[in-house]
Parts: sequence; structure tokens; C-alpha cells
Amino acid sequence: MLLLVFMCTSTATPASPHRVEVIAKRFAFEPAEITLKKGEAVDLVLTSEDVAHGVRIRELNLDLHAGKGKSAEMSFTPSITGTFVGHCSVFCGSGHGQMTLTIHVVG
Ligand SMILES: [Cu+2]
Repeated sequence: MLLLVFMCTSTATPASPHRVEVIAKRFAFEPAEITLKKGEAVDLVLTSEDVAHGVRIRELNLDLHAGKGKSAEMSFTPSITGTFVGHCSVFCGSGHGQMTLTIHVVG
């Protein structure tokens, strides 16, 4: 009789990505500033509490669009450090131009 025992030695299991939740509503993101770590994967969740909103930061390959009352989620890993300002990418009314999300990426 042959008995095989598989040892579960999960030494290098990566931690599940850090989840960062941002609420979007007229005319602000909440929080308006977040800090991420370079090279560390995050799941960014954008939830709209009213109309459709979005955020796009080209330098970080970040592009999220949350429909009216919905959430959108994407995982990304910041590969550069710095401070990046994303503007709401969906026109949402008179205060749209002031609606920004600042992301600090630290090394
Ligand atoms: Cu907007």
C-alpha cells in the first residue's frame, strides 16, 4: 500500500492585495488623498454614491469608471513613485472640475 502525504508548505504565498476603497460623489472623492506603496499590488474600489464618476491617472495605468450608484474595481501595482492627481473622468455637474483624487506613491 502506497501512502502519499502532501505537505502544505505554503511559504511564498503572496498576501492578498491591499483593498483601497474610495467613494465618489458630487463633487469629491472620499478620501481625497490616498497613499500607496510602489511595487505593492492594490485592489482599488471606486463606489459612486450618486451619478456616474470615474478616475483616470495615465501615469499609473489607472482607469476606473463607476456607473450611477455602482462600484468598479481594478487591481494595479504602482511602478513609479510620486504624487499623481486624477480628475473625475465623467462629467458630473458644476463642480466636476474640482473633483480630484490625489495618489501618493511612496517607495
Ligand atoms: Cu465628475
